[in-house]
Amino acid sequence: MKKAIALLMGLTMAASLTACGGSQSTTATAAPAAQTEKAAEGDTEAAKAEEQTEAAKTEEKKSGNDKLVVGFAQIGQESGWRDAETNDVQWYAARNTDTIELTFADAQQKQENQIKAIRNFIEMGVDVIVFPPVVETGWEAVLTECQEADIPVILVDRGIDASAGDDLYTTMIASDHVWAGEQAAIVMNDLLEGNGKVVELEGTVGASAAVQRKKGFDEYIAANCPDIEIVDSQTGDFTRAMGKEVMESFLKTYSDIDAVFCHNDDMALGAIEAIKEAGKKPGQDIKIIGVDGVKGAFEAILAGEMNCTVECTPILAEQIFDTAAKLKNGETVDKWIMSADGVYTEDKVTQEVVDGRQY
Ligand code: GZL
Repeated sequence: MKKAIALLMGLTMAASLTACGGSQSTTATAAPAAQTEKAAEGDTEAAKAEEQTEAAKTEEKKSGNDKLVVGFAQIGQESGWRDAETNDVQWYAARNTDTIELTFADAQQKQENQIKAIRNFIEMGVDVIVFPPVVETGWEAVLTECQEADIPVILVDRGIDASAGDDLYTTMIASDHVWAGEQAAIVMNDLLEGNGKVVELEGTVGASAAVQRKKGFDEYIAANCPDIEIVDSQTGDFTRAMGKEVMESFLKTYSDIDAVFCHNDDMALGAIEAIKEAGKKPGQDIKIIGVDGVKGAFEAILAGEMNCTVECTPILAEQIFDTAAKLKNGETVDKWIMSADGVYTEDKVTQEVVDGRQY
């Protein structure tokens, strides 16, 4: 580019000098100093303008147009929460087609599909890449490629392993999952009055939301609740079906379960089914705490079949696109844009609250 500008400047200069000499043969001699200087200034201005236009063209070429072009590599459709996030993002983009162009990929729970989608976005020259890393590890290569392509990356709702170095992404928009686990433990301690046996339904193996919710819950219980025992903990992969399946196996193995902590509400709803089929009363014989704050959990709490959900909002689209626009404009943003979430126990859940839920 610089070479092209230099050549262009050279040509412009030559042309302007030739014009002085050529158009008026009588001015074959050198033009007066002032005129030469003015011509040179004019050429520099022209070259600067040309350079800016070129830079704008490069930018536009990268994104194809002056809209904000975002590539979103979604994990899949494993839970009601994930669907709510997808709907919010697609709905927001559809309402802003004059300024936003969204390319959306569904990875069907597979990391290799997310990586493929991200590589496609790089090829397309999108302005910003957005994705929730299905697991914390295995992103170094593709995120380095994003850096080399000078495309900012926004992580949403999950993070990557800190040991990979946090310069591999630009910012993360997500809830505090350790906090969510701690809040669940505090409520669990209240529900059991400090004493009981608990089983844990974990999220997707290796997902930051699962790793951190477990850390927050287990560490709080270990430090503060000497008479609460976590007798077993297995993954239900954040799905309702697997949550039910694992809860069935827990009920067959342990006859004295007092409560279950589920890393998301979909697994809690599956556990409720299993508890009922085992002839026990969910929310009473076995206390149930979930995370996410999906409407199904609020309805179960209202029905007395669940005791608490710790919110983790999936309504992130406005923050995502506002942040992406700032990054396209070269602005800097915080490394972690944290969502504000609530804790909903039975005393806080009324029909009005249920009716007012956004997801
Ligand atoms: C949380 C998100 C989790 C939800 C699950 O930010 O990554 O993934 O808690 C979803 O419901 O599957």
